[in-house]
Amino acid sequence: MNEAELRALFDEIDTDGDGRINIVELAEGFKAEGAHGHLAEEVKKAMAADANRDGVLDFDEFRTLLK
Ligand SMILES: [Ca+2]
Ligand SMILES: [Ca+2]
Repeated sequence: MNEAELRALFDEIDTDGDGRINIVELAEGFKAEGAHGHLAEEVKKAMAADANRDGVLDFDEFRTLLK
C-alpha cells in the first residue's frame, strides 16, 4: 500500500474528518471492511499502534499499523 492509498483509507475510516481515528471509527471501519474474527479483538490489536497513548490513531500511528 503506497502513501496515497494509506491516506485514502485513513480518510475513509476517519469519518468525522478530524485527522485522528478513534475507537468508534475504527470499529465501524473494520465492520465496513468486513473484518473476520472478533471485532473487539481486532480493535484492540489496532489500538496497540497508539504509540503516544492518547486513545486515538493519528496518521503516523495508522501507517505503522498497516506497514
Ligand atoms: Ca476522527
Ligand atoms: Ca495516538
